[in-house]
Amino acid sequence: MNTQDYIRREDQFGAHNYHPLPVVLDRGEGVYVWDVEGKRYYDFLSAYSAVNQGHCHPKIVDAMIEQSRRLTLTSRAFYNSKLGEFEKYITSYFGYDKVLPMNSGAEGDETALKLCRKWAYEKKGIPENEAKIIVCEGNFHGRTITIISMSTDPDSYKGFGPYTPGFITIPYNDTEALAGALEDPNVAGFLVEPIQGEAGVYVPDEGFLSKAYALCKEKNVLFIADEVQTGLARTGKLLACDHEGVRPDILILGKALSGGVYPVSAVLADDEIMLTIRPGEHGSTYGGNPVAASVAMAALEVIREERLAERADQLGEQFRNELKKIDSPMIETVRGKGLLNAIVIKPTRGRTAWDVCVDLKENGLLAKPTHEHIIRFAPPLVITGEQLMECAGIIRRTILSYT
Ligand code: IF1
Repeated sequence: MNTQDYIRREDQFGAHNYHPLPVVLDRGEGVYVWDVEGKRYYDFLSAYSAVNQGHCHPKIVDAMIEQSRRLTLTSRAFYNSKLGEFEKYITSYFGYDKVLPMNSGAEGDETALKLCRKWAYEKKGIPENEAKIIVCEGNFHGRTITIISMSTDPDSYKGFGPYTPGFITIPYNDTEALAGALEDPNVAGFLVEPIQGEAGVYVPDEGFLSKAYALCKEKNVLFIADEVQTGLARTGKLLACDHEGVRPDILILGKALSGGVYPVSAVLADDEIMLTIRPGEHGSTYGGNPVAASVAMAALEVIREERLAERADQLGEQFRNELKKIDSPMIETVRGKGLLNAIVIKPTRGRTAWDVCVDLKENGLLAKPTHEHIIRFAPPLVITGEQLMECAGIIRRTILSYT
């Protein structure tokens, strides 16, 4: 079978809920992936920042294999020997009283929304069913019906109504609008991505997060950070909130929490919030299973041992400088933080961001457009300086080939 055969087979038997780039990947190792024809590529998407530690990191894969040979799943109907070790490890790692383990990022966001509402009724005294949560235009928090009810992107919400009520939308990076929305006494929380990933790597103004946090505290409103994509060293700090010294009241993690090896998400909070959910009020069959616990501890250890945040900080700066040197009218903007970056493409001679990504693929680098004209560049954080410079060269040569 060749690439087209694989694509045809997926087209015939799989739902058409994605439009992938025409490449069929077969193997991954570190910053590289290989397709079914044996061609090697630099992965500049990292499965949307789930493989920050690099593809098939041996330490993380070994942790999965070892635990999988011992005990994979007990459900939470019984205790297991791995979950408590993981809970102690991750709560100490991030500095919170407790963790509620789930599987996907969306489940992490849903869990945070439920905790926020429960806390509002039991601790803040908001009347039952009246809690409101503030979200930002351009947000992306997952694909469940409640989460798309918060979305301002028709591609995410259109055709899936009726929608979950209880959300107030404000512009991103707008503390004035936040202050106004916080005047409503029934506001329980503010859910925000420290950098909006899917919207096109929107980095807010310096001070936005700390100002937003202070405004929330003034009104006894929970600051909820969705660090599913920005967390775990991606932006040059362990958490993107760390750039401004903000400690979220509820922290949502996912993606690279497992290094791309297994779906693991987690919500961290202190007791006042976390203990508002009591036995039998929330959970998931796979949430906190022994394999997830083992994989997540290994993934977190790798982030520390290989100093991935420091690498992302230094290499990100270097990468943006290289992109800014590309002298082409096609590149409208270069933006990002750490190794979460993007360029905004001005279509030139009919060439769109999609065409650029197809040509980048031909030149050995995989990236994908988001929202028409934005190309996100997010390699695994284990990339070396010379590999990054080689990739900047590939991007430069590809863009300059149109002018
Ligand atoms: C798709 C986007 C990225 C996320 C943030 C929660 C979740 C995500 C900040 C949900 C997931 C993924 C979903 C995937 C593509 C990718 C994506 F383009 F869709 F928006 F990364 F930007 N919070 N993002 O970014 O986590 O349930 O997927 O584990 O749905 O196409 P999940």
